[in-house]
Amino acid sequence: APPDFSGTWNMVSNENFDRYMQSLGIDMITRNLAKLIKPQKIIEQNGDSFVIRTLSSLRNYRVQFTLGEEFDEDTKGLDNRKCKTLVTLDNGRLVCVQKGEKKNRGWIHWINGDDLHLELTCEDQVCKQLYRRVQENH
Ligand code: VLZ
Repeated sequence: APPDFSGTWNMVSNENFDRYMQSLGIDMITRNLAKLIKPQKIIEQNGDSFVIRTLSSLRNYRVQFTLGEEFDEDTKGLDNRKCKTLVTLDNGRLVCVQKGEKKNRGWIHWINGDDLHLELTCEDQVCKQLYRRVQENH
């Protein structure tokens, strides 16, 4: 069975984020602020449908998609570009390709226990982020 990505996840580490943001053309002031924050991911998964929210004091970003269905993504508040975006599941990994102005752009999520991994790619830069599951109170 594929993993369930649903839940609340807090960032614990973030490698090469500055160079990833640089490859997206994010200005230095924004990059220096963004480096200081540890965002939270809130993921809602219902079958093939997903909502991923990236929350922080600096910016909030929300993306909604169905696996296998290409959609128009507007990265408003991030680098403000339009992409043709497709997300699929590949061996338990959520694989996103963001076709647009930037070459080789996308991201991959996967779960290992209570760890949520995220690799963000743009051009020749790969940013590796780790998030940890926030325990629900029953
Ligand atoms: O997450 O693609 O979970 O959308 C940050 C650059 C890019 C701009 C973050 C910094 C991309 C501005 C997050 C301040 C935050 C992302 C996907 C996978 C879902």
